[in-house]
Amino acid sequence: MDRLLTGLQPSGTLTIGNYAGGISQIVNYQSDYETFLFIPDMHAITVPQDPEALHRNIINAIAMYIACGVNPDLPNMHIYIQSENLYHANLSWIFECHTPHGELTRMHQFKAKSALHETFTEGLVTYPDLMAADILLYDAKYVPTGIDQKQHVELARNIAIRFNNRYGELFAIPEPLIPSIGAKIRDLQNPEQKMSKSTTNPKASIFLSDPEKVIRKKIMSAVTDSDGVIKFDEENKPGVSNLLTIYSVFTGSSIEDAVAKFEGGGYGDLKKAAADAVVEKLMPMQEKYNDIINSGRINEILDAGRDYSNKIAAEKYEKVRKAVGFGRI
Ligand code: AQP
Repeated sequence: MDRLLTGLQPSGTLTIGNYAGGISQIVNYQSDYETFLFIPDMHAITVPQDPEALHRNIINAIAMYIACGVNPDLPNMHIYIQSENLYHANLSWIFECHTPHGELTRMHQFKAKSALHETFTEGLVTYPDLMAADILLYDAKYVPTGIDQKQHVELARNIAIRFNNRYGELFAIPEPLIPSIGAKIRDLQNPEQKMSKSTTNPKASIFLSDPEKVIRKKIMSAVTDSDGVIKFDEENKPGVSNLLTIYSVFTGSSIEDAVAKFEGGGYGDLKKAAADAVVEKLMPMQEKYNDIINSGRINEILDAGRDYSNKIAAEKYEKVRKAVGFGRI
């Protein structure tokens, strides 16, 4: 079975963007691939985190994956916490020593996140090396992701190719898997930007744990435009296109069908239908989420994932260690 790998940072509460770009893809592909689904807590601390909140977000994220349809009982599903596998940090260091600084500071996400803070840590710069280690340790063939992380997967590819050329065949070359609809769910208040879990605007993101009333209110107050025409044009009509995308992701319809359904109508009807679609999907997930949190199963799932991921990562790290000349022969 080919391998698929992805992780969602526990840097806050997961959003419908994380669902569209990450979780829904894992659910779709989980029967076809050996799946490595990890919680990148080490990535989360590239910006300041409250330790208590970080612990909570890790457990909540796992419960939410399962509530969204990830099946932890599949023998080919491995769910684990990044910091419980020390090989990620070890391999990342080796990659950091092989990646030119300029290649890292050119990354879109580094530029966007560093601009938000007066100072930033070196971890924010080297984040893509750690992400390359996350992927390459497992010879993952596919990395499901939204559009925002595509550049990081491309860097992981470049690192793998460079290492293979310099040290002999060590790594499989990964490919990003970008969904055709929902690769970039936009911020509801500033649709030029993507929706993020760490937003400071309380109306910008829909969280997977939002109550029904809140979801409806956020979507009904989403920023659109003043020309009153419903069409899909992400450049000139990002707010309306975002509502069409959200409707499509949560109903499973194509963008063309969504446009055909709403064109000629008002924005209010589109917003109401998008809110109905999100509510219909999220309410049962939230019920399941509460059952999982109360089930006491999460530790058992994480222990199994930790042990398996360490076994696979140890084999790869040993090969890399020898290739770069570390330790004794
Ligand atoms: N708005 C989005 N639309 C589609 N996909 C998205 N993803 C994130 N935002 C959107 C995808 O979700 C997966 C997990 O992302 P992440 O949590 O590891 O990091 P991120 O991309 O930085 O996500 P956030 O929500 O914006 O987190 P913060 O606010 O902490 O930076 C990835 O596949 C990502 O593409």
